[in-house]
Amino acid sequence: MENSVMDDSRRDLRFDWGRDEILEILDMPLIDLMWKAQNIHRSNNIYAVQLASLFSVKTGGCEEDCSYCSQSIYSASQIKNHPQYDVEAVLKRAKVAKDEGAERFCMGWAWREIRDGNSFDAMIEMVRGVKKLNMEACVTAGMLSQEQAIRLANAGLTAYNHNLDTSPEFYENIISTRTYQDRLETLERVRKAGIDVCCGGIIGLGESKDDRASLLQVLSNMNPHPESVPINALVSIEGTDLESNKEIDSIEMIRMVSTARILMPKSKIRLSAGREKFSKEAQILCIQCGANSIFYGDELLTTSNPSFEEDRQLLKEVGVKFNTDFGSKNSAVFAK
Ligand code: SAM
Ligand code: DTB
Ligand code: SF4
Repeated sequence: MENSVMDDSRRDLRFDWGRDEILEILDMPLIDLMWKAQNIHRSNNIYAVQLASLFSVKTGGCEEDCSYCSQSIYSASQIKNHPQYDVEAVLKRAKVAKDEGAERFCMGWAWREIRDGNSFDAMIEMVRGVKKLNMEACVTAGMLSQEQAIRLANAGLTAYNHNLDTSPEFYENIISTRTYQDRLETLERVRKAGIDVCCGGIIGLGESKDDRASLLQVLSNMNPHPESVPINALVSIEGTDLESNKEIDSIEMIRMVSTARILMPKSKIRLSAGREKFSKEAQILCIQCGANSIFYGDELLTTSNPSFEEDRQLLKEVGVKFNTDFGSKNSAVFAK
């Protein structure tokens, strides 16, 4: 894009971050890293946290072999599979989430890829319904074709979540049934259709610091940056290959969030899975260093999350704004 027509707010963004400089940031003395991230956050965003509720529209029976996931047919996890909920039931849940203060409603399907037909038609209706509630709508349902992305865009989908999970180098230790390239191609289709990209990863899979830097390099070299970047801490679920992985130290999460904020100053950095294991103080530090969205509601997909009540209490204590006024992207109001 030529400078003369470049949106002012994008002028300072960089898309050429190198591996070594990212590693250097990830490894900074914590106190300096947090200061740098906080400064960048303050000069690019207001202190507001977006509340995104998650609902599992179709649970279990997925053909992929993601080794962290309880919903894979390859896992021995004792979860309750559930066929796709109908449109009405999903919209009821969205309304409850809205009444609790959520601004975004994220719908998840345990699919390897979206197939055309009744289920996809229903997904389109769900997106329309969520938008009618004046909420942002997000879908995560595996790979999708260009035509499907365009249909979702026409239905008003705000964002599509498709994570890279880890570095290109470590990826094949975690998933063998689809490639990193497959994921990148889905993300390109989402971008091309004009839908916001929600793309992040997981820490605690057994990856090295280099892998974390490498994942952050792929994300921060996307132009534009993903509009939202979920950072998940592995929830080690019984029956999955990663059930015995060591719990991630919250300091690692703070480092990851801070570095993501420095590299992608304007993206929404979402504190995602694993938040239940972090103390209030650790979560507060993440927010201070740039996390500006959380999954909000008692359940994620197959695991639990802090309650609506606990989270509202936490955010009030921190004094950040939440419950965005939908009139403008940047106008948040203090919760009453
Ligand atoms: N099936 C779709 C897909 O994988 O694209 C959508 C749902 S999938 C559960 C969405 C994301 O949740 C995964 O890509 C992964 O990053 C995250 N996730 C799944 N299980 C997790 C776990 N046990 N701990 C942390 N993150 C997890
Ligand atoms: C994302 O990055 N994390 C969410 C959402 N996108 C779909 C999913 C977390 C799942 C945690 C494990 C579970 O509940 O099964
Ligand atoms: Fe399937 Fe998604 Fe779970 Fe992978 S993460 S097994 S694609 S539901």
